[in-house]
Amino acid sequence: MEAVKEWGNTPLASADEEIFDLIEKEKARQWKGIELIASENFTSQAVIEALGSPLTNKYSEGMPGARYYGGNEFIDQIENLCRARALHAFNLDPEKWGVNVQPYSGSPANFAVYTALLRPHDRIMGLDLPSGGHLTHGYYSSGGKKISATSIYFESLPYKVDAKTGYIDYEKLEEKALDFRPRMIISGGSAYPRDWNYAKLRSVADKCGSLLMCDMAHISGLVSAQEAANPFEYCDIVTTTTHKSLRGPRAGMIFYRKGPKPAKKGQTEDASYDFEDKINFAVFPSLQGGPHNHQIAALAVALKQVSTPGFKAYAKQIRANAVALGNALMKKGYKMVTDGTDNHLVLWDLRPLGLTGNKVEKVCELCHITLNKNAVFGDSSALSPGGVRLGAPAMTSRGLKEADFEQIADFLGQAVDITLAIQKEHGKLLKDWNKGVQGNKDIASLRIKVEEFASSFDMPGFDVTTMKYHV
Ligand code: DSN
Repeated sequence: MEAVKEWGNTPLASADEEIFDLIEKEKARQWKGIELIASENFTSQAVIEALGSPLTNKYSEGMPGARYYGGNEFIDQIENLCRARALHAFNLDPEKWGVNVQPYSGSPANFAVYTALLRPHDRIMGLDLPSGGHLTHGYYSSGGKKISATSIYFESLPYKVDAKTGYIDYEKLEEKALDFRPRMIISGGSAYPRDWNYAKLRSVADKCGSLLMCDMAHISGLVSAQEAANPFEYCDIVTTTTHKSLRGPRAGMIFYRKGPKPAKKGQTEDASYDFEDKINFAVFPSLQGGPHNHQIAALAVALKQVSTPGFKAYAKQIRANAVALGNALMKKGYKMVTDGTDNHLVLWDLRPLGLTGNKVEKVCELCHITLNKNAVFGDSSALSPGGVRLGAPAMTSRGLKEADFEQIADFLGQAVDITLAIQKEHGKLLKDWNKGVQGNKDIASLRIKVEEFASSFDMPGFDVTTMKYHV
């Protein structure tokens, strides 16, 4: 009993040295590296404080005011504040839109929407994964293997980007949709560098009698700051994660239309949207248990930050930085899918260089530049994709501007040169190529330059002067 009592108030550093140590190492990794994963960000200290709070102790299944557990006086206030701030952050009228802030993250949020509004085997159409879409939008492999639960439980026919331009082919999408008659059309992607034509998608959805959903996870920060087209104008449902360009904690949200439906031409329509109860019921009890209250409080903190002029400037800078990065790489002769970007990411097609994304990802990681290999439309193998995805949100949170992203393009060019040189000397076969990576002096010297550069910028979220490790 004494031991348990002591354990209750012992700080992490002494309660669990192993985990403390690994967290400290991860902090040093984040601080000293260049973070280019398009879906990642550095959240604020205030968000981290709320995440690490005793709110994690509380069960609160149900909705504010109607819980299955007692003791939710303050939890109710927190969730209500979070919901109000979420609507405000996206400039939504609470009479016309509602929001559920309980999804644990983006994939559960999407599955809750499907559970709420579709029947098993209903038809759905989302952007294909190799075209830059997300797994949860109905992905199955080219061999027909059903990868995502969305393709296991629903009938999915993805739409694609045009092979030449890299842009979504909306005409083909319409033709396919008119044949397939999906119950739901899903917009949004994970590696699509261009903005979305929601008006066109709405018109296709109306012709097919489909619901229109947008998963704005990657771009929600840009949407909030009006730096991207507004999906709320045309969609019935909008989902998002909250830790990408929005800069909050890891969590998810579902926005749904409510109130009377707009009258259709030539007829008086008195029907109302019926999404609210269905979505709330799908999140709990159909799919989830107790909401993660520490996440919801942290999200409320982030949403307060999102509604400030500083955040608008931040979102603008993300786009300017992504454009600067893409332009600098193209100036060096590299190929970006769609020849640039409208948003926070660029998709680098490495195939003209005779390289795969895995090799460039590996060399960059050893140089302390973090990015991810990514499929580029037309790749023959999903295991060895032909591109890498680069995003600006995280390093923009550290205060980098356009000229800094040009410097990053320079580092990336050097990393690609190293990858090519290894390939020339050791061959393309991965096991031979890997031999050239071990102890490579060019990698070691680029890593020193990258770390010097990265550690000269601010680090939101934690104090670098008190870190255990600086290397
Ligand atoms: N895993 C995220 C991404 O990297 O795009 C999407 O959920």
